[in-house]
Amino acid sequence: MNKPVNVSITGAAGNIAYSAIFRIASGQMLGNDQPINLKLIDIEPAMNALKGVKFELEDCAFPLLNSITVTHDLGEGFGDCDYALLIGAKPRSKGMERKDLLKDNGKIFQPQGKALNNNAKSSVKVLVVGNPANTNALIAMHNAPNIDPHQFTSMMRLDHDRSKAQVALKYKVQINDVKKIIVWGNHSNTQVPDLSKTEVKGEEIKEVMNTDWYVNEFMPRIQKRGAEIIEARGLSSAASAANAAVSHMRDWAAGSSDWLSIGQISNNNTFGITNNIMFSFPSRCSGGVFEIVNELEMSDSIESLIKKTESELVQERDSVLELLK
Ligand code: NAX
Repeated sequence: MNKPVNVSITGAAGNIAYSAIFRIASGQMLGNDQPINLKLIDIEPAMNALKGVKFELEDCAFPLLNSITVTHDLGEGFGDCDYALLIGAKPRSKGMERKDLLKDNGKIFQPQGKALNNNAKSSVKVLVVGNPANTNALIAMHNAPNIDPHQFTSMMRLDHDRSKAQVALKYKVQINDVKKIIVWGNHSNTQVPDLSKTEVKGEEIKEVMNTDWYVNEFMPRIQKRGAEIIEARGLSSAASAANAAVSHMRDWAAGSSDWLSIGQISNNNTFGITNNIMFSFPSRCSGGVFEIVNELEMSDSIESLIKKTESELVQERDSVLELLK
């Protein structure tokens, strides 16, 4: 057995966390030989609900779960943190503008960045799920100058897995037959799911990019899948988002033979995307480190779509400049 690692989760009394926490505690994120200290963070009014989550965790008698901390104190919650899943965020209320949501949530991610900087291990791996995830991750990263910017990521894995599943359905193949999915840009409806490099059973399917299915079915379905789920379920996606968060961290820690879509700092990319935004690039992951798949050529049609998602992220960043200190 390894020494226990510290996994901190914000928004721990919320819906996504409720699906993620039990899977993490059972070993599905870090493996069956990795004991875990869970540090569950939420705001003060949620402490009672969080105590209930702690009781349920105890009742599962997970062999890998070494300790459980329930707290609203960020210093305690991020103490010696190895893995941080920043899920908690304020939902968009009726009539609220996107820029107001950005400002309100930015005010959550600024203190969390500072607390990670001051309390977490310098090797901490951070995943931001709370929306607007890319720009929240940028804010947290800027407020943690002692942590390598590449250790901050934003979650695009749900969009990536949604794309993979739709391709598997279309081609009537198994999920593992589909490789090299890319989702570029922002976790919003400007994101660019790109199948120009995708392989099904080892064969490229780039010709699908010119079809009605890609333009009028696949692309809008992926971009608006969140809304489709709310419409059907009356609630936003939680279990699939939790699954994506667990998969993102698992593959970051243990590596993956397939490409992944990871929201990451754009500095020094070879695609001409502006610096200093959290942008999703195709990535390879091994040995606890990811790197952009830089050697790709973009088609003109994809490039113009990527410009739109890039420009949205620049606008988001510029609306929260005062939080990027
Ligand atoms: P819930 O509203 O169920 O839970 C949010 C939790 O965060 C609540 O318990 C709340 O008390 C807590 N919280 C609020 N402020 C906090 C703070 N300052 N510190 C710690 N905790 C705080 O939302 P849920 O369905 O769990 O969704 C969480 C976030 O994930 C939302 O922002 C949502 O938009 C976002 N999503 C992101 C996705 C992605 O792919 N990046 C997909 C799924 C999801 O939409």
